[in-house]
Amino acid sequence: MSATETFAASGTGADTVQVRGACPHDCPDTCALLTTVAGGVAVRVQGNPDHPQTGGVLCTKVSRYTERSYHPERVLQPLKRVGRKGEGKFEPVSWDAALADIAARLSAIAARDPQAIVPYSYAGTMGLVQAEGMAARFFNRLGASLLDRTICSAAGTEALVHTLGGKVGMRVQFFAESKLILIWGSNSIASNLHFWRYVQQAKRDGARIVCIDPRKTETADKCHEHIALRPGTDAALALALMHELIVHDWLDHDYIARHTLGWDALRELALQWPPERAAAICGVPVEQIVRLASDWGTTQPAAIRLNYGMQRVRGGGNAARAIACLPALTGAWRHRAGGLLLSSSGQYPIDRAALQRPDLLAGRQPRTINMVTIGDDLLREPDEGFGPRIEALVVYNSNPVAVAPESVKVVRGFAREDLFTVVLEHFQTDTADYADYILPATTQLEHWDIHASYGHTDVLLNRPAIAPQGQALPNAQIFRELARHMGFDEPCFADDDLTLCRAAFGETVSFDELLDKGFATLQLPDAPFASGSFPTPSGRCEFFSARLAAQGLDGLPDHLPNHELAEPGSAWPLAMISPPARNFLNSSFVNVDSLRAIEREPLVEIHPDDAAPRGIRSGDAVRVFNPRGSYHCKADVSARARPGVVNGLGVWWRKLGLNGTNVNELTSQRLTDMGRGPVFYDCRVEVARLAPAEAACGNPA
Ligand SMILES: Nc1nc2c(c(=O)[nH]1)N[C@H]1C(S)=C(S)[C@@H](COP(=O)(O)OP(=O)(O)OC[C@H]3O[C@@H](n4cnc5c(=O)[nH]c(N)nc54)[C@H](O)[C@@H]3O)O[C@H]1N2
Ligand SMILES: Nc1nc2c(c(=O)[nH]1)N[C@H]1C(S)=C(S)[C@@H](COP(=O)(O)OP(=O)(O)OC[C@H]3O[C@@H](n4cnc5c(=O)[nH]c(N)nc54)[C@H](O)[C@@H]3O)O[C@H]1N2
Ligand code: SF4
Ligand SMILES: [Mo]
Repeated sequence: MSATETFAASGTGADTVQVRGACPHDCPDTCALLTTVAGGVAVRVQGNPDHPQTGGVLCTKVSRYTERSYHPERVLQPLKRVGRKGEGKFEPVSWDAALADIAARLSAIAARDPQAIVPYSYAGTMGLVQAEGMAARFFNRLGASLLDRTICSAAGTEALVHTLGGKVGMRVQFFAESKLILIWGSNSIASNLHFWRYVQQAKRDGARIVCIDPRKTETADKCHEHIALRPGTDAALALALMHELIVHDWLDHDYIARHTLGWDALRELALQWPPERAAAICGVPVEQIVRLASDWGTTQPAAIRLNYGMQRVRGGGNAARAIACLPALTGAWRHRAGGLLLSSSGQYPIDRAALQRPDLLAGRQPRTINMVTIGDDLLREPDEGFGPRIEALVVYNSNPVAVAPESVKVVRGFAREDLFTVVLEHFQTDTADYADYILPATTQLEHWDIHASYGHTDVLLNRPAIAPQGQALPNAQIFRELARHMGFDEPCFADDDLTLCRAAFGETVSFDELLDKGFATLQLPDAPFASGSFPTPSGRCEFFSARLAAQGLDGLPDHLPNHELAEPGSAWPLAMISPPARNFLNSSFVNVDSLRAIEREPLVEIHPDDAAPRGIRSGDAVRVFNPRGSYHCKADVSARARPGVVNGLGVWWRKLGLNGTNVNELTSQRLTDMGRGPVFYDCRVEVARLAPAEAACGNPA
């Protein structure tokens, strides 16, 4: 098979072909792509109409994918730093020179202690091959530190594991048949567009749609009701809903008796949460809570689309657990259109051992670095608990200088002159500015990959549509080459990308079907827990988790107040959340001009009641600050913000920001109750109007 095997599109010219692929981005929708290639050039990226979940539709970002792929600022050759760290000055070098020097530097460090080398990666591509395929083999063989990939979903993941048994939930298409849908901690129109299509169908068929979100999002605009609770108060709301289910006896006693664990204890706890108590904590009217409970208690089938937005606070794990108990209480799981979906990714039979080869560790047990605390960890001195000082970082599929919390520390860490940093990238991001070497990586249009999803349950294959641009190489190839330069001669380093694609699912998914159609659907029951069978130790939905109790945590889900409570009248009276911007994907796409033109400039939404006493008007340049740092952006005085909460939208590239910073200048490195996750939305700040002179001072970075 040739590396660019394609099929001719009907009605197109002889040198025009359409190539089936998969969207690589960190988005629950994992769309099937169809790329039109004319004379070797990708001219159009569309949704594959044959894939039901994609339905031929892509978001604005990826429909403009050619603009990103052929961006004039693509890094197309290896670059070596010539300026100071962070200055962004580089000169081209040959692949051979770069790889030889990197291998020599890493080998010297590894000879002392390979754990001083840290891989740093996340979900720039979600592809199983170009993410942790060959890369994991390389770092396992090396014996480098392990990375705890917590930056997005760790608290919610732990919560699901300890309640339902894993990342298992409703199949997304059946939301179309629900009669009540709670969109909880999710701006679906922005970040889960293809789910929203099912919501629209349900709505047309008479379903009631409720949005639970501190921000009045574009999704909230289109729901029947919006519950604008304070950030970090979701567990209180869920417990009050339970209170109402109990006192009105809106319970499925049979389901509870057969398929749950710990009901008596949860019942006792929930009875301490009358709606009035929750209303005061959540900052919402009592009537809204009472109405929501009655909706949930009396409507079938009823479904919850939970999303990770609600778990980026101290009590995020407990809150996700409390919410995940709700479908079992009313027996919502009995219907395929009832229950809950946070992530579907646990349903895939991925053969990670075959891909990542943990056996290459050969009995070594390297320490684990938490990606959320990379700021602190880069600045740590060696000690017994921590191990060696971090001497080298290899960054791929991630932009930590922009996305990790408490940027002041992250930047200080990356700026260490004694730190050796290699960044595999498409662009010279904020992180790449601090690299010793930038290595040019291919985009999804240029390499093979295979994908699971966390929003649906299909497997997708991505074929390369065009040749690698410039001297770019797939991540897997870069790690293969690095392995060769390091003298790693195990046969697994010779596996090509197509072999890795085949290894990902072994015989459990038909590779011929993937080659033929571009996607394959997992064979799964319509309703995962209709008759219990939760993949927990007890086989039940665990209201009480003995495993959590054994970790010294509360075995029952409870409300944990935020680390940072924004008290009115205090120095930091406003809570700040920083949810995604619709036309960016985390920090990806910020440098695509046509998309940045839609998002315009970094901004903070502030409610008129909070803006007026501060003399802030829409369009004013403001300083958002707390003891960790100061972030300049424009104010948008808007009822999209609730009183007391400001919304710093999107993770901008720092260097494209007003004062060379982004929202993460303000966020903290504290962790969630479970999963050691980040608390991006548990952050208190003050906002002040900038004097015109300060606003004009530009970008110091
Ligand atoms: N366009 C676009 N799509 C994306 C992304 C993006 O950056 N842009 N990001 C992708 C990623 S990485 C992920 S993880 C997924 C899911 O990503 P999520 O981050 O979950 O994305 P959203 O659903 O847009 O946003 C979450 C919503 O939660 C709300 N929220 C904040 N704090 C709280 C709280 O305490 N309680 C409740 N109930 N709500 C709260 C926010 O206001 C926001 O509307 O989406 C992916 N899709
Ligand atoms: N304040 C605040 N901070 C946040 C969030 C928030 O809501 N608020 N969201 C958090 C969440 S949910 C997440 S998931 C993280 C995301 O953090 P990251 O996973 O770091 O996501 P991106 O910012 O999109 O950066 C991905 C980078 O990978 C690169 N890339 C893409 N494909 C490839 C490839 O094939 N090869 C190589 N070598 N590089 C590639 C892209 O060019 C891009 O620069 O950010 C977190 N940070
Ligand atoms: S970012 Fe999401 S919605 Fe957009 S094409 Fe990719 S998977 Fe689809
Ligand atoms: Mo994420």
